[in-house]
Amino acid sequence: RIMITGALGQIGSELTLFLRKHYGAEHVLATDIRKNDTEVVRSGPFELLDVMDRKAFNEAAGRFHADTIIHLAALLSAVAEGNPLLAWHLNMGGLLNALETAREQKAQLFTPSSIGVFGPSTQKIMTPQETVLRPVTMYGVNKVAGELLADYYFHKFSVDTRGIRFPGLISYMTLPGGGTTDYAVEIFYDAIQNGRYTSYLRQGTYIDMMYMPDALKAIADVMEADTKQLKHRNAYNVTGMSFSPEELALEIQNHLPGFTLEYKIDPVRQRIADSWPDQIDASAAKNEWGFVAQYDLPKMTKDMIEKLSDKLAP
Ligand code: VAH
Repeated sequence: RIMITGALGQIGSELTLFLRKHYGAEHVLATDIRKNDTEVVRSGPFELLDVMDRKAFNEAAGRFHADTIIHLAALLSAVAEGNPLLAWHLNMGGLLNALETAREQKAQLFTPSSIGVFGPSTQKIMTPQETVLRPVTMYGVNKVAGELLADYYFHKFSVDTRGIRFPGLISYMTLPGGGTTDYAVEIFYDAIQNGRYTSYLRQGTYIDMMYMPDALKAIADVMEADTKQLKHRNAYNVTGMSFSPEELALEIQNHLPGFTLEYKIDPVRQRIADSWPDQIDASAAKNEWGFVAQYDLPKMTKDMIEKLSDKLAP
Protein backbone atom coordinates (compact mmCIF):
# COMPACT_ATOMS: atom_id res chain seq x y z
CA ARG A 1 0.00 0.00 0.00
CA ILE A 2 1.74 3.11 -1.35
CA MET A 3 1.34 6.72 -0.21
CA ILE A 4 2.65 9.45 -2.52
CA THR A 5 3.25 13.11 -1.57
CA GLY A 6 3.45 15.77 -4.26
CA ALA A 7 1.20 13.53 -6.35
CA LEU A 8 0.05 16.41 -8.60
CA GLY A 9 3.60 17.39 -9.58
CA GLN A 10 5.59 16.47 -12.70
CA ILE A 11 6.75 13.06 -11.39
CA GLY A 12 3.83 12.47 -9.02
CA SER A 13 1.05 12.82 -11.58
CA GLU A 14 2.48 10.12 -13.85
CA LEU A 15 3.87 7.91 -11.07
CA THR A 16 0.47 7.76 -9.35
CA LEU A 17 -1.25 6.50 -12.53
CA PHE A 18 1.64 4.14 -13.31
CA LEU A 19 1.58 2.56 -9.82
CA ARG A 20 -2.23 2.34 -9.78
CA LYS A 21 -2.04 0.39 -13.04
CA HIS A 22 0.64 -1.93 -11.56
CA TYR A 23 -0.69 -2.45 -8.04
CA GLY A 24 -4.40 -1.54 -8.22
CA ALA A 25 -5.85 1.94 -7.79
CA GLU A 26 -7.11 1.33 -4.25
CA HIS A 27 -3.54 0.51 -3.10
CA VAL A 28 -2.12 3.90 -4.08
CA LEU A 29 -3.01 6.97 -1.99
CA ALA A 30 -2.21 10.25 -3.76
CA THR A 31 -1.70 13.33 -1.60
CA ASP A 32 -0.84 16.94 -2.39
CA ILE A 33 -1.13 20.37 -0.79
CA ARG A 34 -3.75 21.31 -3.40
CA LYS A 35 -6.50 19.48 -5.27
CA ASN A 36 -7.52 19.53 -8.95
CA ASP A 37 -9.86 17.50 -11.12
CA THR A 38 -7.25 15.46 -13.01
CA GLU A 39 -7.18 11.68 -13.37
CA VAL A 40 -4.82 11.50 -10.36
CA VAL A 41 -7.64 12.72 -8.11
CA ARG A 42 -10.41 10.88 -9.93
CA SER A 43 -8.79 7.44 -10.42
CA GLY A 44 -8.15 6.44 -6.79
CA PRO A 45 -7.77 7.56 -3.16
CA PHE A 46 -6.70 11.23 -2.80
CA GLU A 47 -6.18 13.38 0.31
CA LEU A 48 -5.02 16.93 0.87
CA LEU A 49 -1.76 16.89 2.87
CA ASP A 50 0.73 19.57 3.90
CA VAL A 51 3.98 17.60 4.35
CA MET A 52 5.10 20.22 6.86
CA ASP A 53 2.43 18.88 9.27
CA ARG A 54 4.19 15.81 10.73
CA LYS A 55 1.17 14.70 12.75
CA ALA A 56 -1.14 14.83 9.70
CA PHE A 57 1.51 13.09 7.55
CA ASN A 58 1.89 10.25 10.06
CA GLU A 59 -1.88 9.91 10.65
CA ALA A 60 -2.64 9.78 6.90
CA ALA A 61 0.00 7.03 6.47
CA GLY A 62 -1.40 5.13 9.46
CA ARG A 63 -5.02 5.37 8.29
CA PHE A 64 -3.99 4.08 4.87
CA HIS A 65 -1.75 1.35 6.38
CA ALA A 66 1.00 2.54 4.01
CA ASP A 67 3.96 0.14 3.75
CA THR A 68 5.66 2.34 1.14
CA ILE A 69 5.99 6.12 1.10
CA ILE A 70 7.09 7.99 -2.01
CA HIS A 71 7.95 11.54 -0.97
CA LEU A 72 8.01 13.89 -3.97
CA ALA A 73 6.75 17.17 -2.49
CA ALA A 74 9.59 19.71 -2.80
CA LEU A 75 10.71 22.97 -4.42
CA LEU A 76 12.85 22.51 -7.56
CA SER A 77 16.19 24.19 -8.28
CA ALA A 78 15.22 27.52 -9.86
CA VAL A 79 12.36 28.23 -7.45
CA ALA A 80 14.58 27.19 -4.53
CA GLU A 81 17.33 29.55 -5.69
CA GLY A 82 14.79 32.39 -5.64
CA ASN A 83 13.57 31.54 -2.14
CA PRO A 84 16.40 29.64 -0.39
CA LEU A 85 15.03 29.88 3.16
CA LEU A 86 11.61 28.53 2.17
CA ALA A 87 13.38 25.83 0.14
CA TRP A 88 15.44 24.70 3.15
CA HIS A 89 12.33 24.76 5.36
CA LEU A 90 10.09 22.81 2.96
CA ASN A 91 12.63 20.48 1.34
CA MET A 92 14.32 19.45 4.59
CA GLY A 93 11.28 19.76 6.89
CA GLY A 94 9.13 17.75 4.51
CA LEU A 95 11.80 15.06 4.13
CA LEU A 96 12.32 14.80 7.90
CA ASN A 97 8.55 14.32 8.32
CA ALA A 98 8.61 11.64 5.62
CA LEU A 99 11.51 9.86 7.35
CA GLU A 100 9.81 10.06 10.77
CA THR A 101 6.55 8.76 9.27
CA ALA A 102 8.39 5.89 7.53
CA ARG A 103 10.10 5.06 10.85
CA GLU A 104 6.84 5.08 12.84
CA GLN A 105 4.88 3.17 10.19
CA LYS A 106 7.76 0.73 9.47
CA ALA A 107 7.37 1.71 5.81
CA GLN A 108 9.87 1.75 2.95
CA LEU A 109 10.70 5.30 1.75
CA PHE A 110 11.61 6.56 -1.72
CA THR A 111 12.58 10.17 -2.22
CA PRO A 112 14.21 11.59 -5.36
CA SER A 113 17.66 13.13 -5.27
CA SER A 114 19.04 14.92 -8.32
CA ILE A 115 22.12 15.61 -10.41
CA GLY A 116 21.78 18.87 -8.49
CA VAL A 117 23.96 17.22 -5.78
CA PHE A 118 27.02 17.78 -7.98
CA GLY A 119 28.86 21.11 -8.13
CA PRO A 120 31.52 22.91 -10.19
CA SER A 121 34.32 20.88 -8.53
CA THR A 122 32.75 17.58 -9.60
CA GLN A 123 34.07 15.74 -12.70
CA LYS A 124 31.67 16.79 -15.50
CA ILE A 125 32.04 13.86 -17.91
CA MET A 126 31.14 10.33 -16.70
CA THR A 127 30.50 11.77 -13.22
CA PRO A 128 31.10 8.83 -10.83
CA GLN A 129 28.54 7.44 -8.36
CA GLU A 130 30.95 8.23 -5.51
CA THR A 131 32.55 11.65 -5.93
CA VAL A 132 32.81 15.12 -4.43
CA LEU A 133 29.42 16.73 -3.74
CA ARG A 134 29.88 20.51 -3.33
CA PRO A 135 26.76 22.02 -4.94
CA VAL A 136 26.45 25.82 -5.16
CA THR A 137 22.62 25.90 -5.08
CA MET A 138 20.22 25.66 -2.15
CA TYR A 139 18.46 22.83 -4.01
CA GLY A 140 21.76 20.95 -4.29
CA VAL A 141 22.47 21.52 -0.58
CA ASN A 142 18.99 20.14 0.18
CA LYS A 143 19.59 17.06 -1.98
CA VAL A 144 23.02 16.28 -0.48
CA ALA A 145 21.66 16.76 3.04
CA GLY A 146 18.64 14.67 2.06
CA GLU A 147 20.82 11.78 0.86
CA LEU A 148 22.83 11.87 4.11
CA LEU A 149 19.67 12.07 6.24
CA ALA A 150 18.08 9.12 4.39
CA ASP A 151 21.27 7.06 4.85
CA TYR A 152 21.27 8.04 8.56
CA TYR A 153 17.70 6.75 9.01
CA PHE A 154 18.73 3.49 7.35
CA HIS A 155 21.77 2.93 9.58
CA LYS A 156 20.29 4.34 12.81
CA PHE A 157 16.63 3.22 12.61
CA SER A 158 16.73 0.52 9.89
CA VAL A 159 14.27 2.52 7.75
CA ASP A 160 14.49 1.06 4.22
CA THR A 161 15.30 4.35 2.44
CA ARG A 162 16.11 4.40 -1.29
CA GLY A 163 16.72 7.24 -3.73
CA ILE A 164 17.66 8.10 -7.30
CA ARG A 165 19.59 11.16 -8.52
CA PHE A 166 17.25 12.14 -11.37
CA PRO A 167 18.54 14.20 -14.31
CA GLY A 168 16.13 16.59 -16.02
CA LEU A 169 12.85 14.76 -16.62
CA ILE A 170 10.92 15.16 -19.86
CA SER A 171 7.20 14.38 -19.97
CA TYR A 172 4.04 15.43 -21.80
CA MET A 173 1.44 14.95 -19.06
CA THR A 174 2.33 17.60 -16.43
CA LEU A 175 4.61 20.62 -16.80
CA PRO A 176 7.58 20.69 -14.38
CA GLY A 177 7.39 23.40 -11.73
CA GLY A 178 10.38 25.71 -11.49
CA GLY A 179 13.29 23.55 -12.50
CA THR A 180 16.41 24.48 -14.47
CA THR A 181 15.77 21.72 -17.02
CA ASP A 182 12.18 22.81 -17.74
CA TYR A 183 13.30 24.22 -21.12
CA ALA A 184 13.50 20.65 -22.43
CA VAL A 185 9.75 20.29 -21.83
CA GLU A 186 8.59 23.84 -22.70
CA ILE A 187 10.38 23.66 -26.07
CA PHE A 188 8.03 20.90 -27.26
CA TYR A 189 4.87 22.87 -26.36
CA ASP A 190 6.19 25.97 -28.16
CA ALA A 191 7.49 23.98 -31.14
CA ILE A 192 4.06 22.46 -31.73
CA GLN A 193 2.01 25.57 -30.94
CA ASN A 194 4.25 28.39 -32.27
CA GLY A 195 6.99 26.74 -34.37
CA ARG A 196 9.66 28.53 -32.34
CA TYR A 197 11.17 28.59 -28.82
CA THR A 198 13.41 30.97 -26.89
CA SER A 199 15.86 29.05 -24.70
CA TYR A 200 16.93 30.52 -21.36
CA LEU A 201 20.07 28.31 -21.44
CA ARG A 202 22.85 29.12 -23.88
CA GLN A 203 24.07 27.01 -26.79
CA GLY A 204 26.43 24.25 -25.69
CA THR A 205 24.88 23.79 -22.25
CA TYR A 206 24.89 20.00 -21.77
CA ILE A 207 22.68 18.45 -19.05
CA ASP A 208 21.68 14.83 -18.44
CA MET A 209 18.01 14.16 -19.18
CA MET A 210 15.59 11.24 -19.01
CA TYR A 211 12.19 10.50 -20.53
CA MET A 212 9.49 10.03 -17.87
CA PRO A 213 8.66 6.37 -18.74
CA ASP A 214 12.28 5.47 -17.90
CA ALA A 215 12.07 7.42 -14.62
CA LEU A 216 8.85 5.67 -13.53
CA LYS A 217 10.32 2.22 -14.25
CA ALA A 218 13.52 3.15 -12.39
CA ILE A 219 11.52 4.06 -9.25
CA ALA A 220 9.57 0.77 -9.37
CA ASP A 221 12.75 -1.24 -10.06
CA VAL A 222 14.86 0.30 -7.28
CA MET A 223 11.99 -0.13 -4.79
CA GLU A 224 11.56 -3.80 -5.73
CA ALA A 225 15.31 -4.56 -5.75
CA ASP A 226 16.64 -7.01 -3.15
CA THR A 227 17.88 -4.89 -0.25
CA LYS A 228 21.13 -6.93 -0.08
CA GLN A 229 22.07 -5.77 -3.60
CA LEU A 230 21.93 -2.07 -2.70
CA LYS A 231 25.28 -0.52 -1.83
CA HIS A 232 24.40 3.07 -2.80
CA ARG A 233 20.76 3.28 -1.69
CA ASN A 234 20.80 7.10 -1.28
CA ALA A 235 21.10 7.83 -4.12
CA TYR A 236 21.74 6.29 -7.54
CA ASN A 237 23.05 8.17 -10.58
CA VAL A 238 20.76 7.50 -13.54
CA THR A 239 20.57 9.08 -17.00
CA GLY A 240 18.89 8.47 -20.36
CA MET A 241 20.65 10.99 -22.57
CA SER A 242 22.67 14.21 -22.53
CA PHE A 243 22.11 17.05 -24.97
CA SER A 244 22.39 20.81 -25.49
CA PRO A 245 19.53 23.13 -26.55
CA GLU A 246 20.74 23.23 -30.16
CA GLU A 247 20.98 19.42 -30.36
CA LEU A 248 17.41 19.10 -29.08
CA ALA A 249 16.28 21.73 -31.62
CA LEU A 250 17.93 19.78 -34.48
CA GLU A 251 16.12 16.61 -33.40
CA ILE A 252 12.78 18.49 -33.24
CA GLN A 253 13.42 19.85 -36.74
CA ASN A 254 13.48 16.25 -38.01
CA HIS A 255 9.75 16.24 -37.22
CA LEU A 256 8.88 19.97 -37.46
CA PRO A 257 11.18 21.28 -40.22
CA GLY A 258 10.22 24.94 -39.81
CA PHE A 259 11.03 25.00 -36.08
CA THR A 260 13.47 27.75 -34.99
CA LEU A 261 15.35 28.21 -31.70
CA GLU A 262 16.41 31.57 -30.27
CA TYR A 263 18.19 32.43 -26.99
CA LYS A 264 17.48 34.82 -24.12
CA ILE A 265 19.76 33.71 -21.30
CA ASP A 266 18.43 33.60 -17.73
CA PRO A 267 21.60 34.15 -15.66
CA VAL A 268 20.18 32.38 -12.57
CA ARG A 269 19.28 29.17 -14.36
CA GLN A 270 22.40 29.36 -16.57
CA ARG A 271 24.56 29.53 -13.42
CA ILE A 272 22.74 26.50 -11.96
CA ALA A 273 23.09 24.51 -15.21
CA ASP A 274 26.79 25.41 -15.52
CA SER A 275 27.41 23.98 -12.03
CA TRP A 276 25.98 20.58 -12.99
CA PRO A 277 27.70 17.74 -14.92
CA ASP A 278 27.50 17.30 -18.67
CA GLN A 279 27.14 13.50 -18.63
CA ILE A 280 26.99 11.27 -15.57
CA ASP A 281 27.93 7.60 -15.08
CA ALA A 282 24.97 5.34 -14.21
CA SER A 283 26.91 2.06 -13.88
CA ALA A 284 26.18 1.58 -10.16
CA ALA A 285 22.41 1.58 -10.86
CA LYS A 286 22.97 -0.82 -13.76
CA ASN A 287 25.13 -3.18 -11.69
CA GLU A 288 23.08 -3.12 -8.47
CA TRP A 289 19.48 -3.21 -9.75
CA GLY A 290 19.65 -3.58 -13.54
CA PHE A 291 18.88 0.01 -14.57
CA VAL A 292 18.70 0.49 -18.36
CA ALA A 293 17.14 3.52 -20.09
CA GLN A 294 14.89 2.64 -23.06
CA TYR A 295 14.67 6.18 -24.51
CA ASP A 296 17.47 8.12 -26.19
CA LEU A 297 17.14 11.61 -27.77
CA PRO A 298 15.62 10.53 -31.14
CA LYS A 299 13.15 8.08 -29.53
CA MET A 300 12.09 10.56 -26.83
CA THR A 301 11.63 13.41 -29.34
CA LYS A 302 9.46 11.28 -31.63
CA ASP A 303 7.24 10.15 -28.75
CA MET A 304 6.97 13.62 -27.18
CA ILE A 305 5.90 15.22 -30.47
CA GLU A 306 3.36 12.48 -31.21
CA LYS A 307 1.82 12.45 -27.71
CA LEU A 308 1.91 16.25 -27.25
CA SER A 309 0.42 16.90 -30.71
CA ASP A 310 -2.53 14.70 -29.72
CA LYS A 311 -2.83 16.40 -26.32
CA LEU A 312 -2.67 19.92 -27.79
CA ALA A 313 -4.85 19.17 -30.80
CA PRO A 314 -7.80 21.62 -30.85
C1 VAH B 1 15.34 20.82 -11.70
N1 VAH B 1 14.09 19.16 -12.96
O1 VAH B 1 15.61 21.35 -12.76
C2 VAH B 1 14.83 19.39 -11.72
C3 VAH B 1 15.97 18.41 -11.64
C4 VAH B 1 18.26 17.84 -12.53
C5 VAH B 1 17.08 18.75 -12.63
O2 VAH B 1 16.45 18.31 -10.35
O3 VAH B 1 15.48 21.39 -10.66
